[in-house]
Amino acid sequence: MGSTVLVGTQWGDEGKGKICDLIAPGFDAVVRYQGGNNAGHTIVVGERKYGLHQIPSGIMYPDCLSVIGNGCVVNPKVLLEEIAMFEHDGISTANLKVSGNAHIIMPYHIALDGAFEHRLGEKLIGTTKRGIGPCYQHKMDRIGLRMQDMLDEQRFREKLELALIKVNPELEYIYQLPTYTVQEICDEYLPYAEQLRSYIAETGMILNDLAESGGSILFEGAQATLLDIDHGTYPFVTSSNCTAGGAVTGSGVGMGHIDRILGIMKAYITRVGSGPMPTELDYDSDPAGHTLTEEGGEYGVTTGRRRRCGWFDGVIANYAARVNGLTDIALTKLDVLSVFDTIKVCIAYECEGIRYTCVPEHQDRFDKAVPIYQEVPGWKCDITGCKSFNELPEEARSYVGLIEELAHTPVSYVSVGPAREQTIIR
Ligand code: 2SA
Ligand code: GDP
Ligand code: MG
Repeated sequence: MGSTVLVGTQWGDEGKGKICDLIAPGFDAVVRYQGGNNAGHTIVVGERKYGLHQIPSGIMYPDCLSVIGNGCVVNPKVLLEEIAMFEHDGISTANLKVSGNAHIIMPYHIALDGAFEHRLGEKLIGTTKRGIGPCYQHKMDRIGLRMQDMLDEQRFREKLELALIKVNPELEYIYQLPTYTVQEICDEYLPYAEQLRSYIAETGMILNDLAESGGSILFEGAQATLLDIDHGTYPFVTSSNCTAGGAVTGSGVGMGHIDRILGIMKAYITRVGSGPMPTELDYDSDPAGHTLTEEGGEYGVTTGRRRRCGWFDGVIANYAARVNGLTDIALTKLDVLSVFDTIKVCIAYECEGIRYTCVPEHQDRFDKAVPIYQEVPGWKCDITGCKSFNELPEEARSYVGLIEELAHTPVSYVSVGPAREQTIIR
């Protein structure tokens, strides 16, 4: 079996964690390639529910190598807490490796993230305030510190001193915030380094060797296509390449090893944070919006924020298929729609009198996009126990068919509940 990229196709929280955990046993390694502890991927195993932020969702399987790739940003404290949680539950982290090239989230990244959001006021991006943007900014600015730097105290101190030349004046003069000394950061971070030393490795080489010798890799995308720094609804995006292309730059694995791009697509759509969302239904004034939120349990895994909800957006599905080169789709949370008499699906937008079946590249137009809906009958029965596609009511099967048509991509998994076994494999 070759390697697969698993990618979010909307604005995140499509159920990537669930599907990743479900298919991970078929792979030799699971790799996170971008993002940091802004991610919240949920895995449900029996009665236990895990919200993973840094560690890949393959961690549940002891024979599977779990890798935090070079394209990720790492909060060492959060990573250690996650490691401790798994070890406490008897789930070994012996097979976890962290790239020495992954950048470290520093306390000043978190301070800068919060301060800039505050300064933006009503125009805020709605970040998770985990320091993700400033950490990637410093990576590009070439003043970032990487996991490997923590392993050498002298080098860590020298690089930190250089970074603080830029960071401290920004904190002090732009935001009137306390500055940092090299010593206080060393006091906190060097003990983390000792605890993480055995996990830090040359993961690009390990993964390529694995692929060369016939091993298979599952790349676990975080956030999603419309939050991608290049292909998303900029500036209301995260600061990394969440789309499938990010898998190669964020892991160091040659793209020739990848032969499947599985898009994770929710049967409706959600977004957390600011920015355009054409099919949004207001939580307070639209009963359908309220129902989707509560039936779907749409609250952030990292911040607890309520997610904005709306009907399925076929224009975005089509766009995600294109920018990621999707080979197939895992359709999730179909069961959440079971309460509706009829369901709306956005098949196109109208912007200033023009009909769009693809996402308009100009922000202005996307901001003004008005959804054109097709209304389809609901199925009004519990589907959470369905084990095969044919067991689904006809209306649910037609709904899946409509999504395939809009995305021009086949649906190979239909998820009808949060548990592993609540998945129909076609
Ligand atoms: P950031 O913190 O700089 O990455 O925020 C920039 C935008 O990216 C969005 N973003 C997310 N959207 C959905 N889910 C995410 N993970 C958590 C979850 C979110 C939570 O699984 O629920 O708990 O609130 C995630 N991470 C980043 C973010 O909302 C901004 O729009
Ligand atoms: P991710 O960030 O893409 O991994 O998604 P999240 O974990 O943030 O949010 C998905 C939520 O939906 C989690 O609470 C999952 O347990 C849950 N979930 C996943 N698939 C299904 C499904 O098919 N049906 C229902 N009802 N819940 C699901
Ligand atoms: Mg999530």
